[in-house]
Order: sequence, then C-alpha cells, then structure tokens
Amino acid sequence: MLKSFEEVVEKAIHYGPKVISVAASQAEDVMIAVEQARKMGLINGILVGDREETIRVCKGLNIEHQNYEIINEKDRYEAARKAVKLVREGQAELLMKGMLGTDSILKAVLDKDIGLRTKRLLSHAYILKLKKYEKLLIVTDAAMNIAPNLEQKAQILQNVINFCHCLEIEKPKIALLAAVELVNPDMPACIDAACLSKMADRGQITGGIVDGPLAFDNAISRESALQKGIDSPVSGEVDVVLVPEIETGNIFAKGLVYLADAEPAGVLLGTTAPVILVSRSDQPLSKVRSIALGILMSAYYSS
Ligand code: COD
Repeated sequence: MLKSFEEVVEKAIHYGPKVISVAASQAEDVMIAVEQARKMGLINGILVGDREETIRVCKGLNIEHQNYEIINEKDRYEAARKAVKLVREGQAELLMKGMLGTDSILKAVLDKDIGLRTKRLLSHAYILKLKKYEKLLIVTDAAMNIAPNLEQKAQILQNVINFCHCLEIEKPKIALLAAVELVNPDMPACIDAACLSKMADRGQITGGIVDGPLAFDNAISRESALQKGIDSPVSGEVDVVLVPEIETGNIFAKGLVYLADAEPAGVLLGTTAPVILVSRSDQPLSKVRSIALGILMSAYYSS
C-alpha cells in the first residue's frame, strides 16, 4: 500500500517519462509543476495554449521552452479540446488541466466525438495527506458529479475502488458519509449509504470493504465509533470517504487543505486515460503529485 505522496512519486518515476498534454499552459504554477515533473523524469510535455504567453511565462521562470512542443491556441476552451484530442489520438498518454475552469475541461473530456469517455460514469478523486492520519485519505466525488443518485454513487464507488488498486490498496476501506450512523429515513444520504452498503455485501460493488452510513467522527476514529456502540470494519482505518454530493465534498476537502494543512492531489476516474484535475489555487507540488498518480493509473491499466 502506498501511504504517502513520496512513495507515489518514487514509484511513478519508475514508469516515466510519459507524454502529457497540458490544456491552457500559459500559467506560472502550471509551468513550474510541468517543468518539475519533466526534470524528475515523470513526463515529457505538449503544451496547448497561448504560445506567446506560454513562452513569456517560461522565460520568467528560466524554463527552456524548447524542451516542449507547443501548440498555439489562444482560446482556452479550444485549447482544452485540442489537448483532449491529443490523448484521444494516442499522441499523449495523460491530460492535465491548466489555466481554465474545471467545467470547461470536463466538457471537453465528456465530448462524445473527441473526449475520453468510457461506458462508465466519470468521477473525481481528491487525494489528501493529512498530518494526523497515517495514510492517504481519498474524498470522492467533490468536483465532478453534482448530485449523484444511487446508481451514480455505486459507479463512483466502483471507480474509486479500482483507483485504490493502482495505489496497491488491495481491499480499500470505504466509509459512506452521512450526518448520522443510524438510518434516518428523512436523510437521503443515509438511505443511499445503507443501500450502497448492502449492494457491496451482495457483490454489486466489488473489491473494497464498504460501510455506511457513518458520521465522519465514527468513520475516522474507531474510539469514537466504539463509544457509540458501532462496530464497523472501516472505522479508524478508512482509505476513502464517499460524500453525498459535491458541496459537502468540496467544502470538506478544501476545509482540510486550508485549515488543517492537508496536502491535496486530484485525478478523474473512469476515463480512457488519466486526467490530472486540481484547482487553479493548488500549489505546483500538488500538481506534480497528481501527475505521479496519473502515471501510476496509466501503468496499472496498461499492465
Ligand atoms: N460521466 C459520464 N458522462 C457524463 C457525466 C459523468 N460524470 N456527466 C455528464 N455526462 C454526459 C451526459 O450523459 C451527457 O451525454 C453529456 O455528458 C452532457 O451531460 P450534461 O448536459 O448533464 O452535462 P454538462 O456538460 O452540462 O455538465 C457536465 C459537467 C461535468 C460539466 C457538470 O456536471 C459540472 O459542471 N460539474 C461540476 C464541475 C465543477 O464546477 N466543479 C467544481 C470543482 S472545483
């Protein structure tokens, strides 16, 4: 089991360099991350964006832009489409979001003709390293599916279980989060969690240990669960928390980043190729780590 980003990066270097296409490359934090990843032997980059601006950014950072192929596209959404197309056509193995909105890159990825869709639902995973937790904690879905129904949650769950296998977590422990741990019929998150739990028991979702509903305290702390008389196979050892909808997940993950110094990374799941998807405000190191995660996914799926 890979328990830290250091282990993730070390492992990913072993599989690199892979070709990454960067959608809207004209931003300092994006280029710092891409250059760092290139120097570490993780990637070679195709930069799709405003060529003049990208070169200006590179020069300001003492980055030799000649080390990259640059495809000139000033319009950010068009840049996203071109970057996606490079992956679709096999000229790049990974896609990375640069200086554009999440919804724009998602729309390009979802495009029926040029996108990276599979038959699966696409979802997002935030991977967090917290000071007080000894392994990585994955939050899903805090960035793509707005208000997933039960069927969609089952697919989000299966996506994240498959992703955990890339991190060598053989049987990931997953807590289905709600506000309480007893099924309250007035709380839709509880009902979905109870159904998902049963679906996992019956083999409709495979490869992980799934339990819920659980309130966050009982998910993250075994002591707290036992105090309430809950004997859950995941309490205190969760690898993944499944959140009820995007707002809960997004506020939760960003709260941990800004108030508890959690270090984040982010990737899309269920696509034909890895997509690195982090917030524009995330530090370059988060982007490098997300690239490393993408490389592990790529290596796992092609093995
Ligand atoms: N997986 C697979 N296919 C999907 C998915 C998905 N998760 N979502 C939509 N589709 C397909 C639909 O079946 C349809 O064929 C097509 O894509 C368009 O569907 P719409 O019209 O429902 O989707 P859009 O294009 O209006 O919106 C899709 C987004 C992913 C852009 C939208 O859900 C969204 O804005 N999500 C939140 C993104 C965001 O702002 N995140 C902020 C995090 S920092």
